[in-house]
Amino acid sequence: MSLDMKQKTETGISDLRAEAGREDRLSIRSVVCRIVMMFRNFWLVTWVAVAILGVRVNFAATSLPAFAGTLTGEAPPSAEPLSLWYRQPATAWTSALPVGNGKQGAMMFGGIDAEVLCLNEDTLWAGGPYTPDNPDALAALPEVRQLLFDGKYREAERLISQRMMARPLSQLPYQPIGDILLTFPKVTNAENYRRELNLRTATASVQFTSEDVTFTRELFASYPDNCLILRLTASKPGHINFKLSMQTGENIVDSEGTNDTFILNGTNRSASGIAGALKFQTRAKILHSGGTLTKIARDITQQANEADTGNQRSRGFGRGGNIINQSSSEYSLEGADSATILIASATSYKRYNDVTGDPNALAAAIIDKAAAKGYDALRKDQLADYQKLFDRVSLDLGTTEDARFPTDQRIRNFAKGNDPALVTLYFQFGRYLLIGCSRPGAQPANLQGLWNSDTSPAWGSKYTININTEMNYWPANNTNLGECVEPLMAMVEDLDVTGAKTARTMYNARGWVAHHNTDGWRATAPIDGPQFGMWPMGGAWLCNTLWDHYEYTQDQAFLKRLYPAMKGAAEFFMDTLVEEPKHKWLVTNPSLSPEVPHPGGGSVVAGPTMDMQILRDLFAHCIEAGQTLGVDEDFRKQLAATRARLAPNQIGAAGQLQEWLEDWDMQAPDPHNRHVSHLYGLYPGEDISYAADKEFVAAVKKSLELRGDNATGWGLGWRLNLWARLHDGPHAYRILQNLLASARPDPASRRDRSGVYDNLFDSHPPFQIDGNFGGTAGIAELLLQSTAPCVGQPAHIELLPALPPQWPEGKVTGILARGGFKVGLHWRDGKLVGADIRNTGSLASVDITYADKTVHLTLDRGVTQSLNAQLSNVGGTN
Ligand code: FUC
Repeated sequence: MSLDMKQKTETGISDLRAEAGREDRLSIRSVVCRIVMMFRNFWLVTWVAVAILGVRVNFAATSLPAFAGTLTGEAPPSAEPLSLWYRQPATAWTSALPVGNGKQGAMMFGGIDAEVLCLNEDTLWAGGPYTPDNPDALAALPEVRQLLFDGKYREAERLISQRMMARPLSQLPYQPIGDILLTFPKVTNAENYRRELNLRTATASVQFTSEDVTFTRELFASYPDNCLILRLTASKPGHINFKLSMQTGENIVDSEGTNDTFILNGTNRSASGIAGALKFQTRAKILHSGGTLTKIARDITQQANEADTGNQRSRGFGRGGNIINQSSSEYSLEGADSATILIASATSYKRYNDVTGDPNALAAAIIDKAAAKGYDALRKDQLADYQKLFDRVSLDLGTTEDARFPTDQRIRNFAKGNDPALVTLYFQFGRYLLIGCSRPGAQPANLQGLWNSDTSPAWGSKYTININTEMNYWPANNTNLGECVEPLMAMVEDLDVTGAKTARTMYNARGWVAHHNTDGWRATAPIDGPQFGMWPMGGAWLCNTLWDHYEYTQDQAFLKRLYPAMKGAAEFFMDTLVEEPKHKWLVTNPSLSPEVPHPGGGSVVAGPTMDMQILRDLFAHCIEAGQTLGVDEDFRKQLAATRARLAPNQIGAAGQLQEWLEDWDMQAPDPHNRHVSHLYGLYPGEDISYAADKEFVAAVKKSLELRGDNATGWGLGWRLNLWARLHDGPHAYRILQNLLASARPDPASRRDRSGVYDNLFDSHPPFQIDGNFGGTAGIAELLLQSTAPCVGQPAHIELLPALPPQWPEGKVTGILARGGFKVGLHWRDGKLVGADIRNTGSLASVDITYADKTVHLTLDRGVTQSLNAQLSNVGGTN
């Protein structure tokens, strides 16, 4: 869309943004509303809207008008190879650059005469504490089960819809805090413009020269000091001039501030009939050397914002469909030499059931402490904290000429060129994002990690736990970011409580259950519609994801913390598994193979393959944990007996791994569905072993081929890991090419594609962060695979199991293997040159495989053993 900068008034960025949104959406909004009225089903509406109109849902939310002046010169490539960089400002949110400290996040556009920082604080969700469990469900359960065993799928789905779904039917969306807006004096020409995200320093920056003055703007997020720090400098004194204000889609209570500190107090929105219960505050303290800072009261009519963002009553997608409130104060800095703006947001959210926090006190404490500390100390601590995590892993897949180009161009060239360094950048960007959105004390990474600018984001930017949240944590262990798992553990501890209520109320069962989604309020009942929500496995899968962390670290304290949640998850199934009539297997009922319709009608069934695989893993983990911790002997026996009666994996007539109890796969209405749930057993699960279960592995391969290579972003992320587990480097590389394809709209359909946006964010479409994390995990999985030790068996590490031919030479250090090992690898001409294996855990014993050879190593804790290409010892160090 073309927007004329001449329209722009000094504070008019928001008008233009709203305008931009309206232009794209007016025609679709009425259609969307009609569908809403017809189906009253948010999930379906979202899916249809995203599938058909994907590009507009996200794109329209936040944009910055293109620079109206001229861009001249050609900035040199960034000196740091681990940088995303561009020669023009971002105009769309999906080109802007993210920074985050786990809790506070910002997207920086890097404009020339205006800057927009879209802010997030991870506890700002719509609504407030609520309990969605449906007490009618229990009475309906026996009939639903019988209908499913009788093959009356439509009737079962109808009854579930009437009696078993959550109230409200949707969970509540994650909210953006709002935007800090900076406007600068008008510039007609910018020379040598470069915008960059340096992954080594976790800093987003902009630099350009105008009328012989070089301007630099740098933004980073500090975890130790819990704030965002924006620094503005110029090559000549007295040239820092800006006006600062804010806008938000939430409700503004006041925005008066003090002499040098912008303060906005607000409240969150209601959604799905749940009243907003949160207060929040954003503070921006402007420190400057030289110049004059003035506070200006603005004559702004604030618009009441009682629009219910939630689902059935959604007024359109994206902020453009909603009201944007402007702050009533603006700060003007004139003639300064430099400025540092300290930004922090806080909310009254203390826990999913406690909203009594004091955002004013919290934000004030953060900003006062940061101001007293000063820029240099803030920077030093941020770098030390970040680099401690980020620098643990290095990857070198080689560099070619393509690496000289700006990132947006490299993305577009990737499929036809040879740019292994873009894969390295993408891999490290995934690690950067995880550090940026999941740190101890913060909320876990949601569908957009931490970064969301929409008040009605796609799928509520929630925690979808039938794949997406789990995928977010796949790279946490193998790429050596174990600390980032902590928020997921904390969330599961909450779900253990809220899910216990759901288990009691809806199933009269012990333990706890979470269905396919949760939100900031830790809701656990089935939502959206039976065909998506009636899946009781979300909590169990999360437990298996956390178990993986234990397998990598062998951390006994973590195991003790995790065990009660695992046990509770298993207890739920001990009480709810039922015997299916044909084989007398024990199965889940009702359930589904996530979101995939079957030929019997709808998707709800009894005993889909994935459920059985998740449960075999969960029960095995509980048995092993109970043994290790020396507890619950009787329960372990019961688990073992039940586990033996679960429906087994089955191979269908086409040689595929059956997705359901029946051999339906070849008649299924959506054979190329993005979900590959029944393949969970091979990855990320442990139910099917590549080494030991050759027949099932072949069946997985067949199923994967039948599903095809095209999918949404996360669907590609999953396929990448599966092809890696299948030891097929060339096929995995083809998937990686799809994952790294440009998401820019297809010219014919004008829809975004799956792949990556210009800022390397994964495109479902729209933006969803899971694909980034699946991709990062998958790249590591191509180079190293491992299995944990289990009774009588040592841990096992396989070196270069699926090396793509496109990376003949390379080196990786610091990646982790299950059992507590850190690994470095070096290869040339596609063959191993050497490996370093370090024992970082308590285990001493490991089998190492490369190609056809396996050796056994015994290593003391803290010892590194170096191996050559023949896996012979060539030295060790303490
Ligand atoms: C699941 C997927 C969709 C989307 C949504 C957030 O339900 O089926 O593709 O990723 O989660």
